[in-house]
Amino acid sequence: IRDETVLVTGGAGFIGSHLVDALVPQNEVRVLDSFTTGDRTHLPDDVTVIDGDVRDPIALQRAARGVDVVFHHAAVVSVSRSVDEPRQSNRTNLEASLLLLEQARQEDARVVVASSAAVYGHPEELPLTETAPTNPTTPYGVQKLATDQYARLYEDLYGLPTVTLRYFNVYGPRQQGPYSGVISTFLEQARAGDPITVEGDGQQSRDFVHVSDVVRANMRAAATDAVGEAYNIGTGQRTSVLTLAETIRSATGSSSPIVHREPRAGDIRHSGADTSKATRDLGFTARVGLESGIRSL
Ligand code: UD2
Repeated sequence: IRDETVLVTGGAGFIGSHLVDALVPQNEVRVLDSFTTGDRTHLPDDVTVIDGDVRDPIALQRAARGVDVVFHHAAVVSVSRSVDEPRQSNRTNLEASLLLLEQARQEDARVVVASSAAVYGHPEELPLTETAPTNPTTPYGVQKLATDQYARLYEDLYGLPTVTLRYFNVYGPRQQGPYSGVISTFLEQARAGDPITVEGDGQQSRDFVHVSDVVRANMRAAATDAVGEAYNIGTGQRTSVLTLAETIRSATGSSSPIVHREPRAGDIRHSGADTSKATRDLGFTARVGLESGIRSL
């Protein structure tokens, strides 16, 4: 997209900041971020920063005034925190999302919603299509699912152009902190020469998608005519955690031992996207394979 006024909520976060980088050259970009987990140093100079909470109607109203597109990435991303404090995370992940949809309605702005594979819970069949049963196993998943459904409803009921992207396991530069993904954890361990900690037998698998592909999906979502829909965003390739550990070990030339820990309680065994809907309606297919994605890190 070009020559648009856009708002990225959570724009200082991992995915949000990469999206901001891609939008800045050709658009007027605003970022709403509370900087609780977001990082100011990830933002380029030519963005308007609104330092505020997405739950705050005044901050949101200010940020959204006159925008053409909102990319909604503000969230409490820690799944385990949602288990410990469901109401806390619900306020940010669901209530604020509804507030944002209302605000977008006032502005007649398109909304691209960051959803998650967490909406599916334990898959009955793989790969997962968008019509698979949705049985989230955590409050985080429930909150993402409800937001995803509200986005669809806002298109149905009010004609608001919304597009929902269900991300699988996103990785890439700037993913950090205690709730970051397994790839950044393993990389850090490999670099430090510490043991690489595989939880359980390591045969569980995930669809790891590079953040640059996720950014491209957002760009497509900002332009598509196929609104009111949810799209899986992954690569279509599944990799086991053990294979991942070995790949990272050899890519870094690390001599870290691979050790096994207790499996994570409630861990999903396998997850993988069928992305044919995104290919059909958004023209999206992932470009970065896991090995080259890891090597570039
Ligand atoms: C991902 C998303 C989460 C949600 C969920 C939906 C990330 C960071 N999180 O959670 O937001 O959308 O999918 O299903 O993308 N593991 C190890 N050793 C470690 C760390 C992790 O073996 O040191 C394993 C872990 O047990 C799991 C796998 O790696 O089987 C992936 O873990 P994760 O935390 O990166 O992501 P996941 O799939 O739990």
